[in-house]
Amino acid sequence: MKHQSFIVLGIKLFAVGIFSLILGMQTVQGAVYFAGDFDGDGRADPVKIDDDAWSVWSSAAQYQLLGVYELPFEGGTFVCADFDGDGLVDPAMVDADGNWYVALSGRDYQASEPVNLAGARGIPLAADFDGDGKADPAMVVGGQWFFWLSTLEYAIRGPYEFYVPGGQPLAGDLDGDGRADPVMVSDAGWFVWYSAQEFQRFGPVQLGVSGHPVVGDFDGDGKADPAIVDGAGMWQAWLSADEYRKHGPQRA
Ligand SMILES: [Ca+2]
Ligand SMILES: [Ca+2]
Ligand SMILES: [Ca+2]
Ligand SMILES: [Ca+2]
Repeated sequence: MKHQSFIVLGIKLFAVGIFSLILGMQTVQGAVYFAGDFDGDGRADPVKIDDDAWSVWSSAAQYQLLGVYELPFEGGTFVCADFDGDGLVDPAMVDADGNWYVALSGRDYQASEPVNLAGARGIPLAADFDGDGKADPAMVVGGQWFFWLSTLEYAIRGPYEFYVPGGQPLAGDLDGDGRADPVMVSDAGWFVWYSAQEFQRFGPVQLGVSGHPVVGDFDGDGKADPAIVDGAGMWQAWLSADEYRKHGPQRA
C-alpha cells in the first residue's frame, strides 16, 4: 500500500488555502483544544474545553459555534475521543488518581461511573490504536506510552517508547490505516510513529507555527490532519486531502 506521507508532503507547506473556520477570537487562558466529530458528518470539528464546559465549531453547519455545553465533571485533565464507537466524539476527564469519567454521546453526555486505569501516571490521551472504532485510553509518562486497548478488554499494555525530548504527546491516524499513530510535538517539530510502517519514527516536520497542537481528520478523508491553535484561539490546519497545504487562519 502506498501512503502519502504527512512527513514527506509536510516539506511543501506554503500555499495558503482557506480553512473556513469562523471561530471565537477571544484569547482564552486555560482553554484546551481537541478535534472530534461532534455532528457526525465524518469530518472532525474543532472543540474547545474551558472552565468545565465545551463548545464545538460544527463542520456540518459551516463551522458555526455550538454550545457552550456544561460538562458533568470538573477539574482533572480533559480528553476527547469516541469511546463508544458511535462515530461521535465523547468528552472525558481523568483525575489525579487515574479515574476516567466519560460523557458519552449515546447517553446524553451524562457522566459515566469512573473507571480506574491505575498503573501509570502521566499525560492521558485517547485514540483508536487498535482500529476497532472505539477510542483506547493511553497514558504517557515521559516517553513511555501505556495503552488500554478496547479489543483486549482494556487490560494495560506497555510501556512502549515513543519519545523525543520535550515532546508533547498526541495521537491520530495520520497514515490512514485505521489505527492511531503516536505523535510528539516539540520545539524541533512534529514526529510521527506510523502504525502502518511498524511504528518507524518519521520527522521532524516543522509547520512554522507555534501554539497548541491538535490532530483530527478535518477533511474527512480518513487521515488525521495536523493543526495548531495559537494563543488567540486561531486555528490553522494542514489538510491531507489538499496535499497538506496550510488552511487558515481566517477571521470572520
Ligand atoms: Ca463534523
Ligand atoms: Ca480501539
Ligand atoms: Ca495509523
Ligand atoms: Ca484528513
